[in-house]
Amino acid sequence: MAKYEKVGIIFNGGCSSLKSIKLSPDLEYISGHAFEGCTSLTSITIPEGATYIYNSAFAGCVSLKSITIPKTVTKIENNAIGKTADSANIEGFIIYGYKGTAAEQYAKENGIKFIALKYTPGDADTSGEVTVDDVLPIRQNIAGWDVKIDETNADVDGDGELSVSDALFVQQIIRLEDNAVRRLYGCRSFYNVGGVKNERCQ
Ligand SMILES: [Ca+2]
Ligand SMILES: [Ca+2]
Repeated sequence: MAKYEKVGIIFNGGCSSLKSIKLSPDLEYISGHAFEGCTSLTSITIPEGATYIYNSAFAGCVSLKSITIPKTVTKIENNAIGKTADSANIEGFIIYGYKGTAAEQYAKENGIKFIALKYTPGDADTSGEVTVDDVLPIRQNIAGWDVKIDETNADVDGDGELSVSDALFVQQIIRLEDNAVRRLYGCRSFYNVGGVKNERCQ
């Protein structure tokens, strides 16, 4: 697994043997044609915080069958995702993203299947609930493992990167019934971190 440290991606194609890549959490955009022709690429995680995906960024990545777009992405250019080298749709391609974002708009305009993600802080494995099963994949991800998680959900403290702090927050969400945790993080934080409505805060 390659690790990319710089902001922005400048592969500019020529990566036919690349299967997966860990992108820097500081990544701001994926440049035009960055992964064009990476025909072996099977999975990639766009980091939370990335804003633009430029034209033909993933064109011809025919082994890639789905991609998850964080809600920070506000612009996706022509042929960026889910397209063959000839600008046709890759059969069965799915874009996972959040409703009302550039991801949904791009999918709609290009006739690509879109599955809406629900923002649930802590639900890293997108099972629909926050449990101990969400802690391990976050820790594995921090350790550099290629584990598929929803980075928007996993970045519980909202600082744009995954760290031990997020894993700890998830453990605290699980224990939210404990009043001591509520006091520790204060009413407002409790509401934000847990995503749970606390009547006493209103
Ligand atoms: Ca879960
Ligand atoms: Ca974080």
